[in-house]
Amino acid sequence: MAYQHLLLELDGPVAVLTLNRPDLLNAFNDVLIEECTEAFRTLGSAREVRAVIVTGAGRGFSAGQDLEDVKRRREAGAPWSIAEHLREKYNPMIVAMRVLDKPIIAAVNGAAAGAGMSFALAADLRIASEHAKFLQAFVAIGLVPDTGSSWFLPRLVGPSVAFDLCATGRVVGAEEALRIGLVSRVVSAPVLMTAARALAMELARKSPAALARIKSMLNLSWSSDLGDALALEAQLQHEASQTPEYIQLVDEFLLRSERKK
Ligand code: T3D
Repeated sequence: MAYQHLLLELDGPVAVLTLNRPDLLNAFNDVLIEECTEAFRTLGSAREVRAVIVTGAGRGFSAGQDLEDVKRRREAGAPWSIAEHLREKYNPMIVAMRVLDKPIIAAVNGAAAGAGMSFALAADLRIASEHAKFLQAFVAIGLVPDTGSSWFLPRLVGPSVAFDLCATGRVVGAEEALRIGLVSRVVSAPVLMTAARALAMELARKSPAALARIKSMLNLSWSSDLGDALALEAQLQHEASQTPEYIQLVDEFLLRSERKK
């Protein structure tokens, strides 16, 4: 499918989505948000796709909401509600990412600011280049975190660091991002996409049903108590153990062990 501001590349079992407004550091306008939502939904039913990478064209990952667009709307005098904009545009995109039953890797190549940072946080894991920088840019323009940041951030880095980042809006570089758990790997810029693709291929070789269940159980773990989590583990483990893959993979493991003797 051809998009206006989003590039979609299919590379075997890996789909690469590239936010493509490089002159504006891939700031989100409505078209880009809608295209992302549509792409995540479409990839959900693409059986051949087993892992998704999101990244940014040029030197930025995403600078969040396109502020020029906001200004244009204000100057046009059209009725405008940020709440409605979030409910109708950004929120469905974040939900589409979380319900997609395939892993999403954010390959963060540069600045991830405001809703651009939220977008990276909504991925299942983040791999950053040394040029990545993260900022909760909202407070600098008198706004509060949105697009999921208030939910993802404390869960990833703890409430105290989350408050620090939201309240100061300070820039977090790649090394700090690794240290505080915002990203799980940092690589040099020239190899970012190679590393992201290798990771995506590694995930694509795993059981898709197992990965879908892992994503679903981790989604739910954030809002469940221990009792609920234990019950869900038992249920999903039962379902996983009923698949032919489980029997085959156990048999293969035992065969390999036997050969080593
Ligand atoms: O409407 C709603 O629904 C509300 C939703 C809000 C969600 C949000 O995301 S609010 C937060 C919006 N984002 C920001 O406030 C970030 C603003 N940008 C920055 O702070 C910096 O640009 C960065 C830290 C991201 C990167 O800094 P740097 O020095 O690497 O680049 P730069 O020179 O500032 O930006 C390069 C160009 O991109 C520049 O344009 P130019 O001079 O080359 O023509 C700059 O104006 C443009 N740009 C950067 N961010 C945005 C943007 N243009 C429009 N919107 C942006 N968000």
